[in-house]
Amino acid sequence: MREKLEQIRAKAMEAMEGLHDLTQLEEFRVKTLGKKGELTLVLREMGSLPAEERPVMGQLANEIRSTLERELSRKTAELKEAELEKRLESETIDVTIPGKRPALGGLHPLTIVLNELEEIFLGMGFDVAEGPEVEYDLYNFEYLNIPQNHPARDVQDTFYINDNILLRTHTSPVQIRTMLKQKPPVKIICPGRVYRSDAVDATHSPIFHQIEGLVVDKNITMGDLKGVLDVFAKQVFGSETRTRFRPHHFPFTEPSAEVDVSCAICHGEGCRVCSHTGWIEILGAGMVHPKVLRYCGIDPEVYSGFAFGMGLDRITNLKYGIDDIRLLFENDIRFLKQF
Ligand code: 2NM
Repeated sequence: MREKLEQIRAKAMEAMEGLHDLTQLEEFRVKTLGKKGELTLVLREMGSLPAEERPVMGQLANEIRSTLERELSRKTAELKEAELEKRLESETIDVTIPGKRPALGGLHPLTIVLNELEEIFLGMGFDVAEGPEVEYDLYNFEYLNIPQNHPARDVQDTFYINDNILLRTHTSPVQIRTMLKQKPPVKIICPGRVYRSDAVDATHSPIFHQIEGLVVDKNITMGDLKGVLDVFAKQVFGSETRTRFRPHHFPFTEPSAEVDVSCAICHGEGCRVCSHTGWIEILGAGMVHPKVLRYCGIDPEVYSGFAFGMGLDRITNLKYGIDDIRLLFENDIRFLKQF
């Protein structure tokens, strides 16, 4: 029996060395020291020993049990400590690791171009004025000398809210509002969203964007208009750019002109972008009609002014080579990401 007991001790001590986690350790405890463990099984055989050997074997068995239990608890503590160490190490926060960069949004191409155009006009001394998108018919048409029977007032083309109120079809009513409340000198640009009941295609959207400009003071001439638009065109499309005025008609200006810039793609040679003309139409402009000034309480015998208007969407598409205005309104992230 002594031999058996010593064998159990030796085997157990050796086996314990190879145990590396707490579950294994517990399994080992049950197998060796448990109720049906090896040590217990050997002790059951005590009955068959001569009486004088029993106390000796009992003592040896107890000694082995306590040795093994001590070893087991030392080993348990050791493994617990190691597991804690490991956990602490894996959970440690390294504050020196660079942070994850959050995905930032970007500016819409219209906003990029709007900011650029605003900077150009601010640089020439203009203020930026804004106004409501839901307007009075009075400011959108009447004060602009657009008479009741004018095609621009067709219910087919304008979103009317009621007889007197509509979605503005240009930002000119902001200029009317400014002239009504501020006496000259006036020098503003009015950017904003405008609405026309158009069928949607590559060049038309019922919602689009305009920038209009207005200068009113004593002795303002067509020369001032040409100078401002020339500087503007050179800054937007490059210093080689030239402008060209063609006679036109608007109810709110007299005289009126359509303004072309020389094509920045082919420098006048003719290409697809300028329909082989060398010129691209980007603006309407003119001297503010005396009737418009008078409606706004400004004496046209004392003051004169020029005004111009352009489509922000079209200029944005020209600058970036975008061929369909709808892309500006669909908010497809694959499109927007490119700017
Ligand atoms: C254009 C073309 C020409 C214009 C005129 C006025 C106002 F209020 F002063 F009469 N605002 N905007 C104007 C003139 C707009 O857009 C193509």
